[in-house]
Amino acid sequence: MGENVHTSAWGHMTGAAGVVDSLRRAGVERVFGIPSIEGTWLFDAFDASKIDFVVVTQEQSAVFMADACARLTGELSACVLAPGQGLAKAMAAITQARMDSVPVVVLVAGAGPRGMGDDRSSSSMSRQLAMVRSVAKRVFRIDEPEMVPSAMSRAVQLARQGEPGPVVVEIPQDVQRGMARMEGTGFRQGPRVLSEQAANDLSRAIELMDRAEQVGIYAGAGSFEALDELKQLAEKIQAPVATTLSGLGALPSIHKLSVGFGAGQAGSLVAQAALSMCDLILAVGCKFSDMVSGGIDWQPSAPVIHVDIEPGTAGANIKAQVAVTAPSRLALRYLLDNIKPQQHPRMLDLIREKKRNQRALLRQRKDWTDAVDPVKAYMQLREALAGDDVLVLDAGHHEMFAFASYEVQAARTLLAPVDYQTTGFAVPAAVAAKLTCPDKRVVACIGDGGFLQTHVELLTARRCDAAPVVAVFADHSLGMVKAFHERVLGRQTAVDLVPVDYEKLAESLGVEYLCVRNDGQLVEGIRRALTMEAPVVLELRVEYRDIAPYVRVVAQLEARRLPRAASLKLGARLILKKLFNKS
Ligand SMILES: Cc1ncc(C[n+]2csc(CCOP(=O)(O)OP(=O)(O)O)c2C)c(N)n1
Repeated sequence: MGENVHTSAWGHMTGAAGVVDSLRRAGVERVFGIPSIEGTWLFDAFDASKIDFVVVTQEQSAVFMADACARLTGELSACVLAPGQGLAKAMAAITQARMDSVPVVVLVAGAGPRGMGDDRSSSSMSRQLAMVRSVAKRVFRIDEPEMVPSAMSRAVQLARQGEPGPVVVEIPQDVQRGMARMEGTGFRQGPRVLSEQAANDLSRAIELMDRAEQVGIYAGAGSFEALDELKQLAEKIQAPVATTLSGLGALPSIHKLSVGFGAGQAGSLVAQAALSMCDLILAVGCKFSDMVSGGIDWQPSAPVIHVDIEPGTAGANIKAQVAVTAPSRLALRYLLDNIKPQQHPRMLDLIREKKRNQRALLRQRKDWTDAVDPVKAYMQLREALAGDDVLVLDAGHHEMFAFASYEVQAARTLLAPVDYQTTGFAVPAAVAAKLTCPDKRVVACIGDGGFLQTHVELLTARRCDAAPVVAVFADHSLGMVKAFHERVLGRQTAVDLVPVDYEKLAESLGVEYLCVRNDGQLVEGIRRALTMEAPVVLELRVEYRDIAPYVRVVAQLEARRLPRAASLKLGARLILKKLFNKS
């Protein structure tokens, strides 16, 4: 995020041109969307601009694509949706961006003051802002063309400021068409300073940290703006760094202090071992969402210093000894400048040993000759991809296996729908990632259920010459749901998928196809997929013979939350199943 002030003259133009010009001034170079009759003037304005407009196949994909762009670059991104139904279809994706704190401006046409679209109308535009208000970070409507520069400036600022998130802006047709003299100050981002309160809180944090036997760090994606400071601080006090799932890569997996994800029992084994030796946790740029703890009723065993940029977030989901509201970079810099160095050779030994054991366990897995082991697939992908190549995940069991077996070597190289777990994210996100970073290799890993929801965006990949590899983890079932059903309920319902001929599907989409049937074919299959200069569907015939460690822990927690009668029934069913191998 630059701190530029764009002061070039705006001039006399339509509201639609003002909106597009505003996005350009905010640094947006590409916009994803679906046209609509109501948004015609906006699309004319995009057509006349230097912004690359990518027409997608399904509205939610436009948001997923903008979301992926923003996650990858750390910059604001934008999309345009058809109003009403289009916006409604994108609700899950907007919620996803909100829950994972991604800065996206969502533009949508609206009715004019006397047009259709008020609350009595059956028009698609009626009540659309009310609908989206509960999921977006902020929504508003631009009432006059003259207001475009200031309103867009506000939208951009709101999307980026504090905890980032999606902001929905409705632009009525008369505002799109109307001419006005546009004036504005651009997108001023003043220098960020630590408040006096934050400095006082950090001084208290330093006292605690200097007195602690061993500090552990827990970093979320909010720490991506402070990668150097995070690394330097961790090294200065020899603190293990665990991350949230979204924060994976904040410290490269190969760093001697990096311990993987998680702060609780659902975390990686290395993180659990390292953090259990800590008598103080410094949490930075994270919310302590239940995705990482496995439940909202969880509290770390050590006292916590919690730093987050969004007022009200520090100390909200867990009890914090010190809650600091401050940007990660400023807070970490302050700590770094004022903290005493510490040496912890035992911690370094422990991390080294636990990591060695974990890698040995992975390497010991025998090759399967009749199916693909999802763990082996990730190990092979890790071998084949460079540290700054991009892996995109979908929601599901394949995702949880990735968290357990794919080492993330840099921030912003793993894109995953974490806190809202929306299936269908990975294909559009991978197309956008490849468009955004054409020089990096981009591989999407997605379950067959998720793939069948948004695979049509491979047409968008073709349309704009993006060539991601889409690895379909084909187990012919909704794997994650199946695993939960089996573990928590001891039975399965409605989890099987209709078999699909992925080769024919790929052919009909006009993309390449490769199939890997067992572990022995992984190296060559992945190598060939990565050398094709076209979008490719890589079918991996996987089986989930184990349950992903994260899913096992969360399933156990869920099972414990069942009412007593249901829990006894489940226990009996699991015993019967074990004895007679049937449900
Ligand atoms: C849009 C949406 N629909 C449904 C779900 C519920 N859900 C979570 S994981 C999952 C299974 C996905 O199956 P698949 O895509 O085959 O991936 P796998 O679990 O097998 O890796 C489902 C249906 C969801 N999270 N999001």
